[in-house]
This record gives sequence, C-alpha cells and structure tokens, in this order.
Amino acid sequence: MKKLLTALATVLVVGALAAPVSAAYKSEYKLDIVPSLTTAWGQGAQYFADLVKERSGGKINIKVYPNSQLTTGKQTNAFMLLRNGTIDFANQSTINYSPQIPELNLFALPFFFANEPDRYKALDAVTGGKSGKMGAEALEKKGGKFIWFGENGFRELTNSKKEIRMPDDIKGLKMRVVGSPLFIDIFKTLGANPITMAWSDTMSAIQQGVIDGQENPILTFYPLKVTDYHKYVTNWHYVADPTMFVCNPNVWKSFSAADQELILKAAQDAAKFQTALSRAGIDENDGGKSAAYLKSIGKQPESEDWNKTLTDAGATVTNLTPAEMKAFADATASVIDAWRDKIGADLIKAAQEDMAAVR
Ligand code: X2X
Repeated sequence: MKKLLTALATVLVVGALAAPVSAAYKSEYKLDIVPSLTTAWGQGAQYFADLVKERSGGKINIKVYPNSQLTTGKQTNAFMLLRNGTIDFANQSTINYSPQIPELNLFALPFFFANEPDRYKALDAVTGGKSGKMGAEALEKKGGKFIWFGENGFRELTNSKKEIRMPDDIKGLKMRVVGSPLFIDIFKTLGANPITMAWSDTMSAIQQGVIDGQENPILTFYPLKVTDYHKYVTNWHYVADPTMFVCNPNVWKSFSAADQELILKAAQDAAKFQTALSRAGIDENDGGKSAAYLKSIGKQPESEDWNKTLTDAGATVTNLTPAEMKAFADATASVIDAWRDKIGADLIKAAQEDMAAVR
C-alpha cells in the first residue's frame, strides 16, 4: 500500500512538473467593449484579439464581447469587473473608468484638446507623455494592468431639433450623456438638460425621441445610423476619448514574459489601427495621414470625407470656426476650474506642458 502511494505521489509530482506553462492559460479570455463590433472601437478590439491569437499560434484566445455584455449594460461598472476578474481584458474608454479613477476625467475636460492648434498632436503628446503615464499609473494603483492607449475618437454632437453653432443653440435640449458626473456638469453649464443613460439603451431612446441629442465620435454613432434620426451634426471636438487596452493584473501575471511582450506589441498595433480609423477623413487636422496608414496595412478608411458621407446620409454638418469653438470653450471654462482638484492640478499641469511641447 505504502509503495503504491509513493508511486502515485511520484506520478503526481512528475506530472505537475512536466505540465507545459500554457496549461495554466485559460481556454478563453473575455474582452469587454461598450459598442458594437462595427465601430472603430470594436474593430480595434477585434484586431487586437486576432493579432494575439495569430502571433501566439492560437495559444492565447481573446474573445471580444461587444455591446456591454460583460457588464450587463452597466458600462460604468466595467473597472470593478476588470479588477475582480470577471473581465480579463478590455479596450475601454477612459470615460467609463473615470467614476472609479478620477484622474481619467482629464481627457473629458471640455475643449482642453480641441483648442490646441492640432488636437491630434496634442492628444498624442499627452497619451505618449508624462501626463499619460500619470493616468496609466492611476489605473494601476486602483488595480488594473495598463497595456496601451487606443482611441475612440473626438466626441461630436448630434441632435434632431436644430443646427447648433453657438452655446445658446443647445439651451434646453435633452441630451443623453454617459453616466459620468463631468458630462452632467458640462451640459448643465451650457444650459442643456443632460440625461444619464447607458449606451445600450441610447439607440432606442433616439428612435423614440426620448432624447433630442447625444455626443459620441462619428465612428461610434454613424454605424448605428443615428443620422437617420438626428439630422444635425456639429463637429466641435469638445472632448477627447482615448481608450485603454488593459488586463486584470492576475491574468497578466499568469502570462510568460514573452507572451506579455507579444500582447503589448499587439495592443500597440491595434491602437494604431483603431486611432487611424477614428481620425481618417474627419478634417484637415489629420491631413490624410490616417487614410494612408490604413491603406499601407491593407485596410480601408470607413470614409475619406466624413463631411460628404454624413451629408449624403441626409445630415446638416456644422463645422465650427475657431471663433465659435472659443465661444463654447469660454462658456464651459468654469467646469475645468471646478474639476481641477478632483482630477489633480499636477496632472492637468503636466498635460498642459506635454501639449505645449508640441505646439
Ligand atoms: O456611452 C458612450 O457614449 C460611449 C459608447 O461612447 C462610451 O462608452 C463612453
């Protein structure tokens, strides 16, 4: 009997030692995104999952769950679920993590990037600079593993009622906003009537006319045919919306160093793709660079001229002049002051320095 037990123990020990590292890997890693796979955000997430699968020879299988399935529609709970391991990976908007990580409200400060000479350059300077690092550290301190910044796109305005060109035009409009207090403050300050709503409920609210307007990047609202209901689009670029490729820290630690490197590189490539999709064809700020990049990797931009695509869809497209943008920036300047301490004055200052360096 003793011999038998010893033999059995030996088999178990040897078996455990001989098990390949990959045996510890899950058969599927769940990746959370809010919108559909047809958006630039969704396409960026899928591109990431595909690259990881391909480059790991099928060993690391990430499945993208669109439409807030993993948060059962409660998109602002996403960080809690990443932290507790319900979600393994995410390509998530900083907006949805900002209720738990106040520093991430930096990107949603009104007209913080929009009034820079080149808003894309300014945003890249922040995500790639000292302030971006501070944002990533804030996330890590709260229990997430930061991988890389992606991009949902600058957020524009749509509504069913009238052309919005000046701050007065938005007064009294029922605006759907994401469940983040900063957005309520911005729209209240403008005299609008903000209504908090999950993105998963927003499309039916648009169809039923429960709300007059909403704000999202073109590459997020156009695929859902929002312009069938909202005939007025105002390109005001008021808020930047980078996403973060992130991982649950325990899941991250379970990967070998080589696989961590592989995942990082895939996130960098996916971020580049997603960012190009979100910028191509919007305006001269991008100067055709994003469309050229997409073609260089065998992809196509969704549109090379969004003014035309949106107009063809029946929308009145209003591109604000610098003076009109300034009127909105002045009207919302008090919001930046009110949020300075919550976000961190040092972080805001670091972002201003990052932007100034590329001006
Ligand atoms: O809810 C939104 O507006 C969306 C889809 O852009 C985010 O998840 C922040």
